[in-house]
Amino acid sequence: MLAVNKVDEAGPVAPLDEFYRLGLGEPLPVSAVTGRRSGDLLDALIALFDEVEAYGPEWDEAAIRVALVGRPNVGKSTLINHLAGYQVSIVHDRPGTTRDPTQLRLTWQDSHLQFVDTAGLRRRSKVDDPVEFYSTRRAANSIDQADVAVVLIDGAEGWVMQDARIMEQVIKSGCGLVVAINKWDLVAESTADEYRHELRDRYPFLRNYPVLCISGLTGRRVHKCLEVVAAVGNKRRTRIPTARLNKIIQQFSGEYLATQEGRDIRLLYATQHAINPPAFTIFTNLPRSVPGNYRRHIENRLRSEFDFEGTPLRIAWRHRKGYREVRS
Ligand SMILES: Nc1nc2c(ncn2[C@@H]2O[C@H](COP(=O)(O)OP(=O)(O)O)[C@@H](O)[C@H]2O)c(=O)[nH]1
Ligand SMILES: [Mg+2]
Repeated sequence: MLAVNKVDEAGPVAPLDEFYRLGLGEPLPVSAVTGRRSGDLLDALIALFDEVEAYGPEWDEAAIRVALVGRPNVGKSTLINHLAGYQVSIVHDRPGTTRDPTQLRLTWQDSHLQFVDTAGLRRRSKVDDPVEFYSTRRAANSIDQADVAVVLIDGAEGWVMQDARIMEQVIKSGCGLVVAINKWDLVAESTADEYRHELRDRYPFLRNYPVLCISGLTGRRVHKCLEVVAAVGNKRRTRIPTARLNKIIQQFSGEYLATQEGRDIRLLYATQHAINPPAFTIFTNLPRSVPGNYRRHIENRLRSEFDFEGTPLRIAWRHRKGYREVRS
């Protein structure tokens, strides 16, 4: 974008011919001092962002959308190439080769999966190069739009803080998460369990998410990875019948629960108000007073009861008046 500054005077804008001649597109006259036309500048800027967004993947509505994410060089392109059985994206051992998401559709058993190979996610401080910034933005965008993200970690190199941030970003976005420790062909086979335990110890939030040791190069456990991804994607779209849900809630309502001040907290009933990610509303007389550990307890119960491994759950607590007890 070309902004021509110091166009301060009110009234018609002076001829901008010489700025057109620069060949940088339409010159936008502004005044930084008076703020004149800064709104127009902002509009033009926003319009540009839309264009960037439009480069994102075209998703197939019927398919489970799977984003392959991870730091540069962890093996995203190699994995998608393995899945495709032929070269669909540039593989290179220099970081930052992949600029655009590359797509692949495949059918695994009865599930349609659509993979998108995203550009690597980097730390903010490293994204001052505009091309890098936009591809990072697109990677973040792919996560927001995906049903499941496979976060690849370089198993030969070991994990770093950045891997944890990516995993947290995935969970925060509501996307399903499958962690793939890649390049396992370079690691002693027998240490897989140990590695998984260590990773889960270090990042307790991974407790509810599958961790697999794979090799995109040799194909080790790649089928298993597909199976898990499809399972997570399908499970996220399940709707739990309200009656089944309330059976669980009723079991909880038998437990005694009170606020710090000793007021009774009653769980009344629950509904699932959305899928993908599964989202529930639980009605109670005192939504703000339900203790954090009790909330987690309920989330865990829903997870185990309905087999929600691999997906974040959303639980909203809403107010409803309790049934008044009749005193005699
Ligand atoms: N040994 C081994 N090398 C791998 C594996 N996956 C990728 N690589 C290598 O790691 C480098 C980066 O891979 P690439 O797929 O381009 O990573 P990306 O940046 O995440 O797309 C390349 O040299 C690959 O050959 C793997 O499973 N095992
Ligand atoms: Mg790549």
